[in-house]
Amino acid sequence: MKNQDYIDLRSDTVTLPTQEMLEAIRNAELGDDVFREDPTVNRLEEKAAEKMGKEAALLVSSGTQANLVSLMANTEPGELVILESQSHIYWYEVGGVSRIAGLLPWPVESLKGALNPKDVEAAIRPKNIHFPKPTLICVENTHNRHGGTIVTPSQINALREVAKTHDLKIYLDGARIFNAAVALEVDVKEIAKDVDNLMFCLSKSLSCPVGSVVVGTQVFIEKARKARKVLGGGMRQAGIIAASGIVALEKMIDRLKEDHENAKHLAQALNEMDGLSVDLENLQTNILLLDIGDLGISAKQFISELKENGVLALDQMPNKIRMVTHRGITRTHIEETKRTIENITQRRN
Ligand code: TLP
Repeated sequence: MKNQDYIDLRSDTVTLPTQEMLEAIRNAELGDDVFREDPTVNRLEEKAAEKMGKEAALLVSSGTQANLVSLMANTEPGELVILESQSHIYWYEVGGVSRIAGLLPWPVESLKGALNPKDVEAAIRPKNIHFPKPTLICVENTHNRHGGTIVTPSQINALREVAKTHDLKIYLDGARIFNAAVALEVDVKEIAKDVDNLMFCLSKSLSCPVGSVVVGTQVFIEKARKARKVLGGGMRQAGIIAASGIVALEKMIDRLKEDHENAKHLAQALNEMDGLSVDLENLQTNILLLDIGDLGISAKQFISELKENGVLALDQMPNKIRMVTHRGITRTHIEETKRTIENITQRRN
């Protein structure tokens, strides 16, 4: 079976570019972006800054690079960064936060991804010769490992108070910020307004083949540009990437609602099957965490049976499966997935 024949629920990163994106890539006006002469990159960066209500933006190669560049531009090596204990930066970025940015990550637990200001405050230790200087709070929205949960603008605003009191900056890993905005039915600026700077990904549910964008003040973006160069991320005719990003910002945001509805539909059906459960309250966007705890098989076994039956998913914990809806998943795929999973559970129960 070829990969495109599977119902691929592993991630929204698997989305392929639209025809319109491919056309835009073919027709993009190009230049050398290290000289800042690529008009298409410049156009995407202006558009992204305007959309987020910030001064400037920078196209980078990936979400991981966006986070690393932002950590480097927000801090000095040896400082302390407070982040959520299940955050992508802490879990999935090969330790770049300490290995490359030279920071001490200080994980703080949360209920569903939204840091409690009191817990953040408790993590900020007083000035003392022994302690590294805390300079940054990182927020993730939507929160990947918690299952695409949303951190609301008021929860971010509550952190702003703590940050102000202790002279810390707030950075948002907004890889899926548009999923949060669409689910909350708010302008994305509302989510961005209380953070100093942020990134969002073009290559996830917005369907671009590659790219993420870092957004913030002019001064911050200049630092980020330098950090990107250190990491070898200065690209040349990067307009071929930016061209699809422009289409994404113009055309791909509103449709995310469909992905959320598909995730909900699948979740409700799975939650009714014997041996399975989904925390429906937690299912706020396009990431579904399926608990197979009562089924008597491991998550690894479960996903391999799924694969044999044409469905791809990821195991997140020994008893949890992650399924992500996206533009490549239709309602028909959802119905097929329901049937496949029902057959697996019936064989087990
Ligand atoms: N997440 C990927 C995997 O790395 C787990 C996925 O499939 O969900 N921040 C957040 C919140 C992310 O979810 C991701 C990607 C990144 C950053 C990194 O983006 P990339 O993969 O472009 O480096």
